[in-house]
Amino acid sequence: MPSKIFEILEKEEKRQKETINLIPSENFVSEDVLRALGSVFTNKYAEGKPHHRYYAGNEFVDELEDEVVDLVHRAFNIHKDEYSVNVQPYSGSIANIATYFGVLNVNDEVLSMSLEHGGHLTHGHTASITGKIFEFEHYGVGEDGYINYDQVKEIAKRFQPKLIIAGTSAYPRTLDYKKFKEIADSVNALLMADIAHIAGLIVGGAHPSPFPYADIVTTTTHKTLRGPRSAIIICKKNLADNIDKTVFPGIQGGPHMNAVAATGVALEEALRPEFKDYAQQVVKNAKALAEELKNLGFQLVSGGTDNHLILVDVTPLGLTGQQASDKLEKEGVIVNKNMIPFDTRKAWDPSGIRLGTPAVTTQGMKEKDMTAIAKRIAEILISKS
Ligand code: DSN
Repeated sequence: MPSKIFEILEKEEKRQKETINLIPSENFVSEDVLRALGSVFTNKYAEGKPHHRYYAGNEFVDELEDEVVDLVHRAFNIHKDEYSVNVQPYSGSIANIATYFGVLNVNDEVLSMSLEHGGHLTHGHTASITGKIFEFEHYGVGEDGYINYDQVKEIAKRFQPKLIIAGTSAYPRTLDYKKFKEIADSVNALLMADIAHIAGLIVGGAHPSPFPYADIVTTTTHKTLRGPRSAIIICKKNLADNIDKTVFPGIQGGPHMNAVAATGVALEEALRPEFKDYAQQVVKNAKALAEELKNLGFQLVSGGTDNHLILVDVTPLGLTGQQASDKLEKEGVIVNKNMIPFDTRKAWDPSGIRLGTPAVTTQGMKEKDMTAIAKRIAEILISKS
């Protein structure tokens, strides 16, 4: 019996093979990750924590979850006596929301980066439930495109947040967790690092670690970490009870143990020496792409990158982010439109595009390929058609 779904799946496989994927939050997982994700763990209910479940038949699920938690400790080089790990959140949004409900009361004050300057919807944007339930104030970047830590400190002093979030989804520069921690300590706030974009870079040693500075670290597992679509919360032991209860039964039902298994496979891969080379190459490729784009006259937010992503202001080319993304997609180059700091346009048709190198680096591309991709982008965006 022909399956319409498998027909569509084949078309998507072909699309992924035939296009250049520069979306910085996407990647290509290994066959082993896919195998674990499509495994019989999908058949199992496992509400609760390891060795304390609501359903029978969880002997191997317990063994699996213990092992994945251990892999998280090893990958981030943290000790189990100091940090508790929850690998059950279905997604980064859930991980963030569970964290807020686990450590805050409704209407408590939180300081985070604004979405327009590179933060995330779940960092208190008004369109997100997070912005409706807690009181958020935002910091941003200066005219130079870098976070201004003096500004963060000033806002923290005035606003007296209970929680400060060091986390970004469109910031091309390194985060200084030590400075964030000093600011958090100065106002007696907890520090949360949302490392969703850069988790793989941190594990691979290509970005500074939020440990030992952050009290809580949340991350998705599918971006630079190259795992399935899932998430992890790591927190100081004293915060774990409240956060764990908020994940389940507060927000979620049964964890998706197939995703947990696939996360474990991705972490096993990330602990291999070659993953360090991968993480370093992601950054080298982003720098090479940024350099060539600049040579070709593109305007980059902050003038370049330290990590896996680049933000380009396309308005000097007479284009909007939507138009640039459409033109590139027609030619098989997949990017995403994105707001840039101080954008005067709206999210659905902003001034910028966001490019990243995690996926093309997984495919084995190197600096010379980035130079060629930059030239191709210039041909497409500067052509009149
Ligand atoms: N939506 C993700 C991104 O593309 O950055 C963040 O969650």
